Amino acid sequence: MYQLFIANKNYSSWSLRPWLLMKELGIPFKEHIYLFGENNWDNFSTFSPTGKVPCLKLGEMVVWNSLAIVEFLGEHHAGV
Ligand SMILES: N[C@@H](CCC(=O)N[C@@H](CS)C(=O)NCC(=O)O)C(=O)O
Repeated sequence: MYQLFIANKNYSSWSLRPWLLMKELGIPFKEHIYLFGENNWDNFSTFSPTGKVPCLKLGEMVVWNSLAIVEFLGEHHAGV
């Protein structure tokens, strides 16, 4: 199953790009919320190579940019 790592939904519009798309299209995923704080790099770099959100994981595969995630999903799911 997809693992989607995002930050605060009210502050991170980039996080909401893939989140909203996946919710709307009914693409199943597990949501991981990492709230913004003083140590974003320390927190976010545990799952994201750039230390930024959003980040999508599927097994060993990692996609770490919101538009790249949308493009990836578009290659695998109708309706994107
Ligand atoms: N161009 C990237 C931007 C990612 C980005 O800057 N995310 C912000 C949150 S919206 C972030 O992770 N900031 C944490 C930081 O810079 O420490 C994308 O579209 O995914």
